[in-house]
Amino acid sequence: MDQYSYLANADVSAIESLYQQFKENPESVDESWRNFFKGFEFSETWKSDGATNAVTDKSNEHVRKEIEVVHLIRGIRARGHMAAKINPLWPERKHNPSLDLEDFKLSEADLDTVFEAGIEVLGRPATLREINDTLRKVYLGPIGFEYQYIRDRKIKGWFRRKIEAEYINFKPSPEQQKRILKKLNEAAAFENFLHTKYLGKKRFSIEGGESTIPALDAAILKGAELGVEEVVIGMAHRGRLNVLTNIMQKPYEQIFNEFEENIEEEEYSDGDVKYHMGYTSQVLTPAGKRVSLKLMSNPSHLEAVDPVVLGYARARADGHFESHGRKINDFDDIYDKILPIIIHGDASLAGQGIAYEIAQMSNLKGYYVGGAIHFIINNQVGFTTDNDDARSSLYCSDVAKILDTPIFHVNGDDPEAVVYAMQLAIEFRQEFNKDVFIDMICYRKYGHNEADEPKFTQPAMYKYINKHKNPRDVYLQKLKDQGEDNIGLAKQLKASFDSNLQELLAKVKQRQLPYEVPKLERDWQELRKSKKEDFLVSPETGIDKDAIAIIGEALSNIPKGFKAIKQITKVLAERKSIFAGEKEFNWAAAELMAFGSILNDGKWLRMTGQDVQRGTFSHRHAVLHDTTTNETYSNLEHIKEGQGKLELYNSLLSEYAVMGFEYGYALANPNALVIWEAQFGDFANGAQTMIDQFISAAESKWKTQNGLVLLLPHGYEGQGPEHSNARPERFLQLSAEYNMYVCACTTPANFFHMLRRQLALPFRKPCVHMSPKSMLRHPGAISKMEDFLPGTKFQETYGDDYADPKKVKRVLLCSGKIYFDLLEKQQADKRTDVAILRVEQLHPFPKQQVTDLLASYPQKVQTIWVQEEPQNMGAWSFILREFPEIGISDLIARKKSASPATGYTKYHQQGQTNIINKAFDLTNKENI
Ligand SMILES: Cc1ncc(C[n+]2csc(CCOP(=O)(O)OP(=O)(O)O)c2C)c(N)n1
Repeated sequence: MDQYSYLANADVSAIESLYQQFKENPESVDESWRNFFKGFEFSETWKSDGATNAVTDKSNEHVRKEIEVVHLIRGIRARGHMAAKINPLWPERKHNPSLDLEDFKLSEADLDTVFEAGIEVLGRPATLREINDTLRKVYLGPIGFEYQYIRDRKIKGWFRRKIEAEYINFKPSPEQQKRILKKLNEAAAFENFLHTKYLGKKRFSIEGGESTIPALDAAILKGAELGVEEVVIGMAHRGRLNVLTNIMQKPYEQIFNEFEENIEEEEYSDGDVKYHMGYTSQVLTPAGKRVSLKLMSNPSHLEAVDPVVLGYARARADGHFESHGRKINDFDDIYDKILPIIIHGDASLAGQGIAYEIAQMSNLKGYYVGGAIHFIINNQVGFTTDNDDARSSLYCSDVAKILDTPIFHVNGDDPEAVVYAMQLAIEFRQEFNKDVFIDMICYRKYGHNEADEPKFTQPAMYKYINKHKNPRDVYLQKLKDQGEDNIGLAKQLKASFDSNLQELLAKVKQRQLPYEVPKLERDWQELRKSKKEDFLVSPETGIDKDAIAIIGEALSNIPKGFKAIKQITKVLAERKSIFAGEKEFNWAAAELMAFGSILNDGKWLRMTGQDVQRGTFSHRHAVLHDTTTNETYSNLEHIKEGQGKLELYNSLLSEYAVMGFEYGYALANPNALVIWEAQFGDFANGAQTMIDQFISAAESKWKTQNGLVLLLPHGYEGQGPEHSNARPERFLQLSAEYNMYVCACTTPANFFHMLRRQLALPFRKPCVHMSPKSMLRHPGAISKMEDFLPGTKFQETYGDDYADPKKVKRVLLCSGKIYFDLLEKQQADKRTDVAILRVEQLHPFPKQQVTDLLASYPQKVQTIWVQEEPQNMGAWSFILREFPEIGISDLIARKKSASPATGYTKYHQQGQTNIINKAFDLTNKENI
């Protein structure tokens, strides 16, 4: 009865206009409307005859009721979830969904009347009783289905058929029931054991939400049945230890060791609390399918792991991908192999903006993963905060609605319903490759952690919880009520768990499958941990002339018939002369050559960020647009057959999620150069969690390496407080134990080598680069062809060939763009008594190289650090703190400031001139 759906929506004027249309041409309206209007006209004719008025009134009334039954159907479908029995604690919901017969001007007296509208639900005319009962069974049971807002009729229809025709008859087989019970039992027994053995220790127990375990088990089983080969899971603290053991198969004794803290201290490895640790394993399903499982390590920062899971999943899917297809949905079979599951808390999903960012990513071609399963352990409280204070939306999952995707609210005390919801979610994801959300409403048996007293803040709730049976016992009771004989089995399982844990531990160990290393993980095995010595000099990363010629050819040409705008024709001509050796390399040419060379080596390049295809400052032009068709052409994709895969996407306007996604991508694939570029470096602070919790600390916490590159445009050019400073001081404060590179290249060739070094090293390190803006076009920021050739490598420092060592009285040490301002003054005033040294890599600080350079000057020379950032920013405090022994006596910089830069060009210019003048004024000691 789809045809009636618009009747319920339509307003009177719409029906009126449809009627006019019918009068003009009956065939032009839908059949149902045609019949409706025919009936209406028929009754109108009868009206004129007084004798038949009674009949007419009757049929009019029936038509009215037909319409109301349609309204009822739509009402239950749309608002049934508001009355569904989804809350194990408060069966009475507080919403008024207005779904009583009276709300539709129907009554009990109509229950046995047959309505045409029954076709819509049961495929035939049916009594109101049948219609009503059927719908209430589907929509007001233990699952509240939300999907009526979905605008794609195909998806909506599919989903409706599934639940109205299939869910209504859902009955798990005895085998399934046993499996559910077994999983619940494992979940409950594990927590019980920890509770007794490690009383009061934080474990963020899953109790109250045990159905998570059969749900995840069902996801793996159903997923494997539908083609999933790998499952990537991200989750926070709640229930994590349980997932690690009972889903990931992490041996119990490893967990116990972590409780006992039987862990050896290691250099450069501080470790993390046990409920943040990741794990990798493989399981065999009863149907004989091997599935790889990965639980991401994650920090305490809730939801931060979400985009990391997605980026990882994307890289794993790309790993199966051999050609250069770019359209989404063309290769869904590949995405079907990798299933990302993100487990949320109710308060964090509702409150953390990153949830919205990842939702917006989900169908963009740069971030598409074929849909993620979102599973919410909704224990109806966040730490001590009630729902009423935690969100304005009705449900914590409302963000999902922007995706036109279904949401299942399911009662956590009904594991069969939870398992059904998960199975249907998987089916939906494999069918439509869209995200889908399961909101499992449960409770938290203890406080936020086991040492917390929840009655301080939720006394009433905990009165219920303390009396409430756990989901396993609820399920047992249900099975018993159904006459099933599973109680014995449950008792037996629990007894064996309690009495002989040691035996069980051994069994679990045996159960672990020997690990078959998947494709991209093999690439990681070729790498090793870094050593101190690795940072003394950089590896050679030059390329030969033939490679430059091949790549240069691709970068300088466009296909016949492709019409580029005039400026691009010029850009291409310039590239041609650079790559032919007629002109020196500018920044763009060096960058493209680095990218091209990586692709030419068969490795992958993935770069995203806002407007990266053209480049914020219009230097890159890595993707060209045809002036008439707007078709795109990327030169980098046309270097040679069998080259590496290129992914170059303009990102959505997000920093946090996008940087996280790229971090996840780089985590999965060590042979891809993965780059995130900020529009202006300052905007990276929107992703500070990714920088603090993942990029700088992950290797120390989780022993995971990552080669992600951040390009952060930085430099004082009078563009105001938010377009000047990428905050190098913050990265330098985070720098220790060789955790990441922090660089500020001043030559195109050095930038080329810095990028290539990322994949040339036998290990992976994040690299943060203070990138140029005006320097992109600075006439001095150029490099010769020979600086790219074999034997060349990244230069941690540059010395000064102009100053005369014998005459030098002052050495200026600097980093980044200010070098060119200093150079200009030095050259203009012919100051051979002042040397300028450049530190191109700030961390790991090239102490030896700097010391060697300083050694060529007289001992008494003044050594001054010069920076354009205010004194309380930039590299100064890092240099002063970390390397006092290199003898830098003083600083020339802008005055200490609250804001990074002035908003006035005039004052900016004054400040800059001041710094430069002071740097060369050997008499001036003030404010140095
Ligand atoms: C970004 C962030 N803010 C605050 C916290 C502190 N914190 C830890 S758990 C928690 C409550 C989370 O509630 P919910 O998401 O419902 O998960 P639950 O603990 O109830 O499972 C808070 C506020 C955090 N870990 N991360």
